[in-house]
Amino acid sequence: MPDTEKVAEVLRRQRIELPSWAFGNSGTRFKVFAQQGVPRDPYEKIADAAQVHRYTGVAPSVALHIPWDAVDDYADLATAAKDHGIELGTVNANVFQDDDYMLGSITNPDPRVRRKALDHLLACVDVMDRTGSRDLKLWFSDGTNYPGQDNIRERQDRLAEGLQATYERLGEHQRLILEYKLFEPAFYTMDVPDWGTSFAHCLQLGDRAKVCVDTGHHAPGTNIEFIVAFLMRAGKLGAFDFNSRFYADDDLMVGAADPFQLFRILFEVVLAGGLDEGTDIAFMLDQCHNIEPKIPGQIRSVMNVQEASAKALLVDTEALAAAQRAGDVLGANAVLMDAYNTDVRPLLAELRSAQGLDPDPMAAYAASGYAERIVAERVGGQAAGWGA
Ligand code: PSV
Ligand code: MN
Repeated sequence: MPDTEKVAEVLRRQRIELPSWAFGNSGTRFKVFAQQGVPRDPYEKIADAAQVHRYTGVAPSVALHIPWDAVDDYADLATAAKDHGIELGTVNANVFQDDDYMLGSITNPDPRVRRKALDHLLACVDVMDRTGSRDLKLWFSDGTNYPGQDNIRERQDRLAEGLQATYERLGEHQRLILEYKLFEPAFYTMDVPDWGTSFAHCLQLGDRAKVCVDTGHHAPGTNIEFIVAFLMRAGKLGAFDFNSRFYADDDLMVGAADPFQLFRILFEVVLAGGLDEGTDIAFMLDQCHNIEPKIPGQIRSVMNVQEASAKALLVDTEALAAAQRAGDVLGANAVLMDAYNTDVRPLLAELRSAQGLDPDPMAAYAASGYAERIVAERVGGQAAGWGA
């Protein structure tokens, strides 16, 4: 049986990064619903993210998205984060919200647009230098909608060229994390549609280029834990963008739609040492809370990752390996299911209490009065949201 003290130790040092954009307004292409008390600038987003850390104790950093989170003074933003007890984390580049990018960013057939996109990526590294961020996360909306629209192979050449120029600009402790997505906004071809494409580009770039697995970016039925196992074996899994999906890139709270899948993914992470001390995998949330309140939505998501991790850590790997060696199919499956079916909530509640946290983060946040305060205080100004 796994040693519960060891399990607790891993859970105590687990770190989950929050997306700044989860605190702003978001929606679908049909409607962005405005919520009250939403942050009006990156400083207020940081204040909200700090609340999530305050009640969970495991979310001490927030990822930025540039230019959504552009500020004049990044050192000052980093100081503000520190004052709130958190840090600035991954920098996400945004080369998908400008009219110039209609036919692509770094894969655009027009060299002027490619240059503009590359300049933005390089400017994001400048931001990282100031915030002390390790990771530059790149997701490209680039692709085509119609057969014949552009040359698929040449777009790969342009992609490789833009990535190379960005990679060369990185400092020696910085990394390039390349995210893939099956479809949307392009529907015929995406230039980085899957983990294989990302992996191939990262291999070519070098050691500090790694793949980001966004759990919502696959075809229905894709075995994501296989991808995780494969990439970890190759030392190429750089980050997760955790969220849940029923149909497409739904960006729902992680662990909400399919908690069993999240457990299976985290079990592969655990097996490959991805939760060990000094792990270099960035565990991030990438979600949008369109209809639920945002701060508790993030708290719930963090708790879902913790619960799935606890279950994954509880798998009796020795019994599992023995059953696997013996060809005991049902026995092996039972070992996994035993861990999955364990109620880990008491264990996590105990852990929080021992750290001086409230055992129930959702209730503690609700009782804090913070939600009411930001509704009362954040009057006027422009609420943050997609594109703002
Ligand atoms: C694209 O769908 C994506 O997953 C990328 O990570 C973007 O940076 C993020 O969503 C924007 O919400
Ligand atoms: Mn993502």
